[in-house]
Amino acid sequence: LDCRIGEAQAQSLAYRGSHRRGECNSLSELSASIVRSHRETTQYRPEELQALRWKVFSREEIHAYQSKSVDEMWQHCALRLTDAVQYVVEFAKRIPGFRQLGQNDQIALLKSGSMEVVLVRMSRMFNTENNTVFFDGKFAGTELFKSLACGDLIAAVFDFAHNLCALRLTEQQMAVFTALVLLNADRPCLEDRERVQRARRDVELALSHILHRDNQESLLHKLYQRVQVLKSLCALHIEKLRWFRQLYPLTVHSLFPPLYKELFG
Ligand code: CLR
Repeated sequence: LDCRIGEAQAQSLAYRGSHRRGECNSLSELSASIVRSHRETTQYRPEELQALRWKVFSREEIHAYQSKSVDEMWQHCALRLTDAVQYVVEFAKRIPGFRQLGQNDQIALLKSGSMEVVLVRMSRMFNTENNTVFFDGKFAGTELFKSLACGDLIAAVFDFAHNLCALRLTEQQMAVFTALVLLNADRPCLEDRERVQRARRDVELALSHILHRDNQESLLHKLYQRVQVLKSLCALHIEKLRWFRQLYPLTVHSLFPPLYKELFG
């Protein structure tokens, strides 16, 4: 029965859509393009992650991470984080509306948005049953990151991933939501805010269209709430980086990936 109700609603939507064919077509084309971009730029597909869930770090392996020095562990995590950011940059470049922006505005949006998207994507890699995230080939809990000496950031990031994971977003919903996170006209240093705002409005329409179709309109409010948390997490990340740079300026200068420094440094 549920299924038939869904079908009937889809049909009524399609019917309404045919009255405003132009708009509706371009909206679903936009969604489809964003979803394709997302699928092509995630490090792991959902079924791969599902199959890897049994892989967890052993006590010995956790101990090895915990025995690393602070700067060694930071360097290691900065590398992993930069890998993840690189996929987000590739995602951004494939979003219609993003790729049409000027180069400076693209960089400005990535500087403030790429970490936010990494953290949203982290929820795909998260296992709420044991509060672990897929990191470096296996599932890791917060204790693995002990030697970073920023337990508050790690706890907050895991908490965020847990809560977002509980919303059980589909890949399509996550794709369009992360595009929305990137296209934020309130970011600092934008040259053409109007253009970002216009691109954003289209993606906003695409997201509400998807949520309406999925019969999950209540998600919209919950997602906008998460955006506030994202902002504070990224501020904390930058704060921790400043602290680390003061302690180990040479590690950051000569051993951190250039992309990491360009975006966050
Ligand atoms: C995000 C999803 C990616 C895989 C991945 C790799 C590195 C992880 C990252 C995820 C989440 C955030 C993370 C990071 C390593 C360090 C970082 C756990 C799981 C935390 C927040 C520490 C930030 C400070 C460092 C720069 C030291 O597909």
